[in-house]
Amino acid sequence: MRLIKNYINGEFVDSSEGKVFKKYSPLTNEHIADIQEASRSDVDLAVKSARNALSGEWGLLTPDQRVELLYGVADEITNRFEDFVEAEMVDTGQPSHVQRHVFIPRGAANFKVFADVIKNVPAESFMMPTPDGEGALNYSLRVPKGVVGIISPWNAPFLLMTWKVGPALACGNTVIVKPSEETPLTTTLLGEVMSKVGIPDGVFNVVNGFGPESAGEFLTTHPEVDAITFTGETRTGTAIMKAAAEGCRDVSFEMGGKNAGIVFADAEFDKAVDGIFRSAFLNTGQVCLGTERVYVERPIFEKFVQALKEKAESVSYGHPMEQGSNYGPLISKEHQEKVLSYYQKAVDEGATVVTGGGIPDMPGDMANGNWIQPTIWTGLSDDAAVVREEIFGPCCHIMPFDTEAEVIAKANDTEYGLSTTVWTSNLARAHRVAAKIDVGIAWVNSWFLRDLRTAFGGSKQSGIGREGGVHSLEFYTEMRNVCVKL
Ligand code: NAD
Ligand code: 6OD
Repeated sequence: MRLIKNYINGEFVDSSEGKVFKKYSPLTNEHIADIQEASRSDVDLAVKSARNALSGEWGLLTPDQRVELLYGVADEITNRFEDFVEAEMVDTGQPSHVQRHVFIPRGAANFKVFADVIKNVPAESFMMPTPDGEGALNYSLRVPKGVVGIISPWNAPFLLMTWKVGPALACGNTVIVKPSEETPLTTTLLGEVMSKVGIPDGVFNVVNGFGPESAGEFLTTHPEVDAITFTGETRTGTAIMKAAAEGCRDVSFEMGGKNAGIVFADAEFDKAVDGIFRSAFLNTGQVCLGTERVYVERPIFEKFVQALKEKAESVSYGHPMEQGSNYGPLISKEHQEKVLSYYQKAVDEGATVVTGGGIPDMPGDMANGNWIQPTIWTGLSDDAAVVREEIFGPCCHIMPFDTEAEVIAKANDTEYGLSTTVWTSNLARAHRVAAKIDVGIAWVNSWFLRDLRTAFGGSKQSGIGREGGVHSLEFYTEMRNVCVKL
């Protein structure tokens, strides 16, 4: 049985209270690992180690030396690529090609890109006249925020965790990561990488556990944590923001979404179908940027619904290592029950179930896993629960529309504002619509196409702040002005 420990001050350690919780395989619900749950005093030790590291060897490094170390982290992730792929597959049950081509390479890139960002940060400076005629020089310094608490979710564990650790370390901070209780493996492996490449002790720490009354709460309420960056549900973000209010600590939040996909009749049809198929069903629908509301211009509505149905029915369920399998289970029984409850709600509210709506027949042990069918509905009104609430499963509702103004209003009729994907071959319309949808990220004729130099985040209840490229410096550094009288 795998035993997952906490990583504190450069060492893998057991829970000081001897608490252990179980990890189950999403494929079969078999018990596959035991995880040491960090106690309040373990979290306290991690925070103290991170605080001490700020004024130790780490704090004395020049930016160039930090950059070299972070390149080393990226290279070592690449050296251990297969270990990371395996760990992420075990934790999430998702197909190996997604890990190989998207999630694990992005983990390495998150260190390289932010190392490059800090190599090239300009400082601002202003000459200022003074009454004595000698003047003064103002210039800015960017200093690390300090000890950063990182709380991450289970849906793309390595990508989302390193998306925070990379810029935090590049900017000279120290971190304590609390990965999701569902997916601790790749964060643990990252501890091994940090030790191997010589990141000083205490710079990177991992505490395992749950949210309330566990490691998540112990970390976010700890007064010595200077800032908290969080990815997860909006409801959890609300609780963390209350914790961060004590001591007026800074937060950066990436949260839920109910994203709209918009397909105009002039779109390249096959590309639009493929794009919406990916955005609705990749990672079994467990992508925050995914599309759960699809609006299709009326002349192509029936044809589009039919084409998406055929693609949804062509997925190959199976073990992530199995040749040809391209569709995994949901993360947990609890999440499967939640998604199935929405499948039932859709029926109760009068939806036409175009395809799916239940659990597929799986062979052998996999019959006990968290499998679920990709599901498409039509026929509901704007106020139906499955059209309004984030489900975070492989499902979407498709509705016809007649005018550009109408579809913009429908896309914006939500408390969320994370992303949208718009499909059209009319360039003027593409720019117009992208500018009018109230989201952090608008994709045109694409989806989840990421340039890590760009601002990433959500509007409305989907987030607070932006990360990515130089925007990450806003959160991970403090800007200090130095004024020198000449
Ligand atoms: P979650 O909010 O349940 O959990 C996220 C993390 O928060 C976990 O590590 C959890 O243990 C921790 N946590 C829970 N309660 C806490 C508390 N009171 N104090 C401190 N920590 C606490 O989210 P999830 O179910 O893991 O992930 C799915 C959600 O994440 C979806 O809503 C999805 O949209 C969102 N998400 C958003 C983005 C984005 O970039 N906007 C990316 C991925 C996922
Ligand atoms: O690409 C990213 O940087 C990012 N944060 C993706 C989020 C995916 C959500 O599931």
